[in-house]
Order: sequence, then structure tokens, then C-alpha cells
Amino acid sequence: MAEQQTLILVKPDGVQRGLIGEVIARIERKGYRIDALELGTLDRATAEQHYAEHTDKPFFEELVGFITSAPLVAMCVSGEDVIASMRSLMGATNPLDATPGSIRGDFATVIGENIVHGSDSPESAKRELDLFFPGRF
Ligand code: IDP
Ligand code: MG
Repeated sequence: MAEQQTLILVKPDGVQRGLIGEVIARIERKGYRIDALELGTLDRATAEQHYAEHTDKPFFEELVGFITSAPLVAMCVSGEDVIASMRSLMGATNPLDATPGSIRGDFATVIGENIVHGSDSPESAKRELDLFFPGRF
């Protein structure tokens, strides 16, 4: 058991579909805390840094184009083992594989529009929180 912090995004598709409240409700109902929350449109440079691990993937342009296309909500979420637990609440990357009851399993149909992002390790969480909330966590 470890107290952790993670970066959660409600991506532009989630915001446009009116799912900000749904995602926040699931986070709070689980028992995690929201330590910071901001709504805004990501600039290209920040998006490229955020998804740096995917630079060479064929879907990189689509990914960066989509994540910068409209406002998103960025949150710092904290609690016991929150990094892995939020990945589980989110469901598998491809909504086809995401378990019903998970966010992606309940609300998404295609991989490019899968509603949420969550950091995948303590190292990613630190890097991503520094990018979205510089100097705060
Ligand atoms: P994750 O969001 O579950 O951590 P990653 O593999 O880190 O998944 O991919 C980042 C995001 O890139 C995914 O959430 C998804 O929106 C998008 N993505 C991943 N693979 C594909 C693909 O094959 N085609 C289009 N988009 C993809
Ligand atoms: Mg990822």
C-alpha cells in the first residue's frame, strides 16, 4: 500500500459528451481525492511532451491532433495505490476490451476516443503532473 498521486484527464470527447461529472463522481465514489482540477485546451508542444512515448507510432498525429482539438479537464488525483487503481477504473485502452463497469467499458466504442487518460506508473505520474501542474506536486 502506498499513498500516490496520478494525472487524470477527461479528454476532449469526454468533455464534449458531458461526462466530466460522471468521471469525477466515479473518482470520488471510489474514495480518491481531487487535489487540483483545470479545464483548458492543450497546446501542441505540451501534448507532444505528454505523449512523447508514442512519437514513433502511426497514430501519433491523430492522437496529438485530437487531444489539442478542444478543451480537456486535467486533475491531480490522490489516494492509496491510486495509479493502478485508476487504470482499473478506466478500463483497457481499447474500449472493445474494457470491462463493463469501467469508464471506457461503459462510455466508449473506439480506441481514439476513449474518454480518459491516467498515468501508468509512478514515474509517468510524476512526469505528467510536472507537465500539467508545474511546481505544484
Ligand atoms: P492508455 O491511454 O491506456 O495509457 P496508451 O497506449 O498510452 O494507452 O495510448 C495513449 C492513447 O493513444 C490511448 O488512450 C488512445 O486514445 C490512443 N491510441 C492508442 N493506440 C491507438 C491506436 O492504435 N489507434 C488510435 N489511437 C490509439
Ligand atoms: Mg498511456
